[in-house]
Amino acid sequence: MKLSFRWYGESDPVTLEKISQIPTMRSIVSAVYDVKPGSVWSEESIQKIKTQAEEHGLVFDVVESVPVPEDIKLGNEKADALIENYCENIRRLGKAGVKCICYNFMPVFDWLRSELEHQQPDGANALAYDEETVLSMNPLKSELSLPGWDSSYTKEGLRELLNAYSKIDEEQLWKNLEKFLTRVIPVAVESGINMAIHPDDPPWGIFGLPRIITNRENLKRFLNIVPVKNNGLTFCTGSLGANPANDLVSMAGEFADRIHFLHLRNIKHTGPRRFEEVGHPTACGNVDMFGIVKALVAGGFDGYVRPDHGRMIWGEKGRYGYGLYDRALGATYIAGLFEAVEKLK
Ligand code: DNO
Repeated sequence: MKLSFRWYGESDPVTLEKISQIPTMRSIVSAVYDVKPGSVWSEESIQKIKTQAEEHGLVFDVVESVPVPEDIKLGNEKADALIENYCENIRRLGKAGVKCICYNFMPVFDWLRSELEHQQPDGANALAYDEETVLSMNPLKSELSLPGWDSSYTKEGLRELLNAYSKIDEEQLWKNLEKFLTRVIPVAVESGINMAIHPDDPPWGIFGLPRIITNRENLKRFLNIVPVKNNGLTFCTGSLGANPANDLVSMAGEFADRIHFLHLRNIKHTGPRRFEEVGHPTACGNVDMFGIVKALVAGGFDGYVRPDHGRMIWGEKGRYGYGLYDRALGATYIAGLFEAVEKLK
């Protein structure tokens, strides 16, 4: 496995130097952040990240994300040109040595939480989700806690967008995804890049918007749309694990050869459609980290792994889910877990 860590660019208080000091850290996971979704990334911007990583002994070979513009997910008249831009980004990233691209196909909202600083008994705070609270908030009034939110939407723009999606049901979203994949995956194959779709977080429809990357059956359907290795998955244990019906250990085994990127984090279920994020080790929550890693290693997994969201501990303040300390603890736990499982294989 190749250990990696997310870096939000020069404005990230978690610097490349700090990341490089985490034992056995190999790759950074980053993106060009200063352009709108849908535009072509300049070769200079891509090259700059690569050089910055290399100056710290790190490799820039994973991108998270190349965002998919809403017009592609809506499948409207602007989709064709935007898919072409997407393909161009894949070509440019392949040329710069990127091997894996993470993206998602969630309408309007990326990840959703009801609370960003949920207090835990030990004094840490973490992200939490409570469906009842989320549904009682009005997205048009910016009442939602949205750590992954694209803040460039105006109220008007958001209303129009939600309106456009009222005509898109799950089957239509599948069709729009199919159109995207059949154009994009051949370019990924040519460019030597594995595409890794991120599951929906949480993995069920919300505010009447369809969500389809949610469970075993749908992951299988997704992989069969273009049945080649380069059309693969980001296996995000916290996202898929929010639904207790998802048997993550058996899913990890079943899809091991198509999982290119592993996001490891643990959550604790606190009620129906209610959970909070906890420390990475198995004992901290409801996700069987050991079982998942064992199933993946047995299935021949050799992809990228990153610790996902961490809690805020030791008084740290920072980007929600993306502080240094707890993610660094997660990284060394993950390195230990893989070392043991790989050596015992
Ligand atoms: C949250 C992340 C997501 C992810 C995107 C991938 O922490 O896992 O925002 O980057 O959904 O496109």
